[in-house]
Amino acid sequence: MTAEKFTVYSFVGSQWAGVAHLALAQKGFSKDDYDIKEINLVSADNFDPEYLKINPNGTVPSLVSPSLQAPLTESTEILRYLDSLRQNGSLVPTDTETKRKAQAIMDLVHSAQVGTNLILFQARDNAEMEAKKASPWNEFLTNRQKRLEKEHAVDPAHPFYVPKAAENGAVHKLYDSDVGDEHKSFYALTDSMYRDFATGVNKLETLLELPYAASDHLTEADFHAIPWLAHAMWGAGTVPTDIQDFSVLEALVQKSVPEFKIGPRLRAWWSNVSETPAFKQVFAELH
Ligand SMILES: N[C@@H](CCC(=O)N[C@@H](CS)C(=O)NCC(=O)O)C(=O)O
Repeated sequence: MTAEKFTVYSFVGSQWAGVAHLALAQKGFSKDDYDIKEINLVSADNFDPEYLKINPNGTVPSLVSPSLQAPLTESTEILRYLDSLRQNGSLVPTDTETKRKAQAIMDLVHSAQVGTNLILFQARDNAEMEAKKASPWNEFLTNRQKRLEKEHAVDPAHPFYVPKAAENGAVHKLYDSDVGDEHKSFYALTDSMYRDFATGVNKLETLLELPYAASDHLTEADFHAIPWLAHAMWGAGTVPTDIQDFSVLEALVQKSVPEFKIGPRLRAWWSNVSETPAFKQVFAELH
């Protein structure tokens, strides 16, 4: 038992909250050890000024504990904190070489190059754009924009809302206007982002050790790479229970990079991690 109950701020569909959930499962925490507070990203509750006091980035996950002086607001530090609470097989490598390999994988899956927002929000042509406009992502972006504008009106001096509204608004305005010429540069950008994404996935193929991401045992690198790939597959439209089906993600990327394939090392790694109890507990369905 940990002495003091902690709180994890999470959202059911969030990929990076998945890191915290995998760590909670792997390290054997029980529901008595912590509370989960859902921050509904669909209603943009992550932009509530009260939540921004906990996490000034307005993201999940966050972790708050009476034992900590300040909230933890990055999935990397949350996993490491949870790992430190239980001496039952550390997920954080100590030898230099494994540490380096794990860090390289974590840096890659967290990088913009393979960011999954590309898959969720972007489009390469009119057909993809119309499909996105008819999808729940339209409502998601609209809710965010309305909430950002509302909170800005309540507290115009708050530094969070203006840049965030500009960032969200840049994509939202394409959902909010007729599909036409102004979308063309967005399509070209999206196509080049898919080519970068393919390069990033190919790089991951070369970084993976087997049987697990950075070693012969599970490390933090596995628990960051799993939610990233699960979210990419889900976002591409894979049936959530078809855990081993890469074909939908491959087809999406192949539109920009015809030769793209999920490589044999990534497939072998995924097959290995998907057999672990933590994976089965958290990713019975892709999300
Ligand atoms: N670097 C952060 C990223 C967290 C993050 O971007 N979380 C997403 C959900 S997976 C989020 O909260 N997005 C809300 C937003 O950006 O408005 C981490 O690893 O914890």
